[in-house]
Amino acid sequence: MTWFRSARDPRVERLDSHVKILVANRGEIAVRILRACRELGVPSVAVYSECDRTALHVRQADEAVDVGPSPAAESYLNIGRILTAAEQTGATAIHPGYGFLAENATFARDCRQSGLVFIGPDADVIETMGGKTTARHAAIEAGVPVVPGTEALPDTLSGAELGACADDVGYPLFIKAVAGGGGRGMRRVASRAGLVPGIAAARSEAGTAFGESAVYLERFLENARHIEVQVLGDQHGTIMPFVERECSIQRRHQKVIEESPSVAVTPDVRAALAGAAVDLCAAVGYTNAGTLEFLLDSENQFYFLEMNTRLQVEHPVTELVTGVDLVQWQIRIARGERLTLDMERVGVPDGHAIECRVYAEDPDAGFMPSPGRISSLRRPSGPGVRDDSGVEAGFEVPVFYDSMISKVVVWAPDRASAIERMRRALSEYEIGGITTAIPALLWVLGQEEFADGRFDTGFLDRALADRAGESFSALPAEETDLAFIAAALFRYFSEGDQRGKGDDDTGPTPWRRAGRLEGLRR
Ligand code: MV4
Repeated sequence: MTWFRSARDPRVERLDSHVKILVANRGEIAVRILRACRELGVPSVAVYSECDRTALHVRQADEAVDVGPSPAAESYLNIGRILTAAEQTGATAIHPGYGFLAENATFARDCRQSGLVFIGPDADVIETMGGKTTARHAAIEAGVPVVPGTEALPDTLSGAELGACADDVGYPLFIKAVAGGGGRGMRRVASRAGLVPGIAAARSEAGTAFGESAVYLERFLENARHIEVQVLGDQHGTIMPFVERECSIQRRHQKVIEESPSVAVTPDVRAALAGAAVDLCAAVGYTNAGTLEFLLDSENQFYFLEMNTRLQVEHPVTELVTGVDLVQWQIRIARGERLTLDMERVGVPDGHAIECRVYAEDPDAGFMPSPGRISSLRRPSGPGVRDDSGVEAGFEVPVFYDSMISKVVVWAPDRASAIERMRRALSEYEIGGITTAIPALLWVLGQEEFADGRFDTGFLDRALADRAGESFSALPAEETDLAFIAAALFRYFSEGDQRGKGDDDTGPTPWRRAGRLEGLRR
């Protein structure tokens, strides 16, 4: 049996029975990866910062190591401390999850140099595909269409020269940071007047966020959809593209709702997207899990935007429509196994899946993070519902990290029933002690355009602007709950001596009454 490749000589595969995976992450994704380790019978190591000492992921691992103070730079982002934790526990491989060090080529290289397998693509491939202009180059060379745009803009260009570059690209245009991803350092410019100040602002923002201030220009495609293609590549040259994910529902470049398949993607477009994904991945020698982002316009033309060289937050929707465990496959690929999935299974959706990200944010305060202690928690369950959560009652949601605490993912045979199922699941969620954006998710799910699948990347920002700050906290669903509680209280206190003597066919049974009272007492 092949096992993890020897890190000291990447070309040699050796038998190694001492496989142990360190999960260099926290929250729901650490929990997700640790579950995969458990199912594969692979021992695991968790790492935690000071504020995560009692976190769920810590107790899900076989061992756990303190990697430092709460600020990420001193713990989850500290390469030296993570590598020391691996050495101390005898870990042989590192799964980076998403965020933190997941797309850091230096980290991937350092793992390799320390004799550890990095569960992801090679450092060189992370470097090529992690830079947006280098990734665009690779796409052009592989014959994959990209949005019209420029190279990185030299900072020696005059205003007039920048204006000429912009005229070639055409307005409206997007100023994008070469480094980073996820929408930071991006700026839409409608006309020549906004160009030079926009470039200055984008450079400064990118410099602060990524330590690299280079920017370039792209034509801004309006009324397009954000469609992405998951791939897995093994170390024997096989690349498998999966059915697309639709990720157009974003707020300030933060994804909110994702689904698979996309209502806009026909079988022909799906096949073309898959072909483009394979061509580009093959050209750069891509291995392990990755995702290619595309824009799809209303004429069914698609354009490659960028690649994420890691597992993504929204990977569960793909898992639910294909029945493939992507995290298990990441581990199996890293230990040299061949992909044995069939194209029919991964390329054609079975039913429909939707994911809603549950953020600890206050939608009535401009979606400000709302950290704090979770006093009580009732999680959704039942048919077709998966809740990938990183928290539990009693846990203090830290101020130091991303505010996403859970992902509710549903599967149903068709999109309409998946939406209904999601509304049911979200209304089961009860999170006490902190504020979450669940009311805003329920509002989006109730929009006619969403139900009809008539939306593009501009939908959520437009719909939020149309609400003009109207409160989310007085939604009908919640009013119904309040009315129910009031009615139950009224009934209980007004029945007096009549309790138990009434007609039990119409009133609550003693069991139900007892249950309700028990609930009210909490
Ligand atoms: C674009 C685009 C339109 N034209 N690029 C946003 C996240 C990043 N990974 C890519 N993104 C976009 N790139 C060009 N040339 C539209 C988006 C986009 C978007 C833009 C504004 C508001 C919401 C959006 C949601 C998804 C994608």
